[in-house]
Amino acid sequence: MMNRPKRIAAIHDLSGFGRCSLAVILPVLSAQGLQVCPVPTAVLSSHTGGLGNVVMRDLGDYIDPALAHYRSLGVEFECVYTGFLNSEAQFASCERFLDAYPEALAVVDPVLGDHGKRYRTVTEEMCDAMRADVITPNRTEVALLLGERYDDGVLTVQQARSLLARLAEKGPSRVVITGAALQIASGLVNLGFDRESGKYWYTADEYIPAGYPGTGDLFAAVLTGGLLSGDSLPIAMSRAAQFVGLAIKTTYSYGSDARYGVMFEPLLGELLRPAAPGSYHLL
Ligand code: PXL
Repeated sequence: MMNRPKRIAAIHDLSGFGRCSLAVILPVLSAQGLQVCPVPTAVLSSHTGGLGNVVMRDLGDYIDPALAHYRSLGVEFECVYTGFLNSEAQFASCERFLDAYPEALAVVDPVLGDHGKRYRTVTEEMCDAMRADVITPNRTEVALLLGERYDDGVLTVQQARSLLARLAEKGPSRVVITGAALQIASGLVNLGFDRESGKYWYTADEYIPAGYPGTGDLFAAVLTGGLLSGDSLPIAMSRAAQFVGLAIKTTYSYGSDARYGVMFEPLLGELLRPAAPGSYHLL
């Protein structure tokens, strides 16, 4: 047994306002009893989802020397978790980070776009080449990763399985697609596939008519924390879906400005409870 919490290098941006990326990843994983070492790819005054003139400072040349420092200290990481990358160079730096910790669980949240639109600098080819054990794309990112036209239509079970299996063929052994619509379920679902067991799952959430930034980051963070704590994939998915669903419902009930993100802070204690095992389904 390790005499310290498991450690995660989280390579993501730090957006000051609007509750996304490191601003949600850090509190969530800490609440789950894990140690996060933030490696910011950029510092922004807010996320880029409709809050006006965002101030941004790129940290393109930060990742490599930070890695060199950690190596010189002999710091070990049990997980390397990558998210919003600002340039091709940062992508290459992430590859070097992953190479430096070959035993670490590689969680790649391919922050490429949303609502059918690509965000900006990073291309799907870059994500393709990265070592990944777990990926967590939304439907826009699935389309970009598979080189297909974006389609947010309702999926049949066959279509859902096909998307998951084709993404797993690109390398990751566990694939979770977030925010999809499935013919056999109401509301929004998250779809999961574990190549080792060959099993497919989904979790379903009630549909809430609002879109909040950062919920993908929140989901990926809780999922990662669950997996590192020994959860099976469907249990980690259930835990993440429950938490994000609760945060969305809480926020919606207050009618808050959606651009400000979800009110997860009062709910962090929920992460200490076991995930309800009944909340996943076989796909
Ligand atoms: O939550 C995804 C995300 C991450 N980082 C930045 C963003 C967004 C979404 O808008 O703007 C900077």
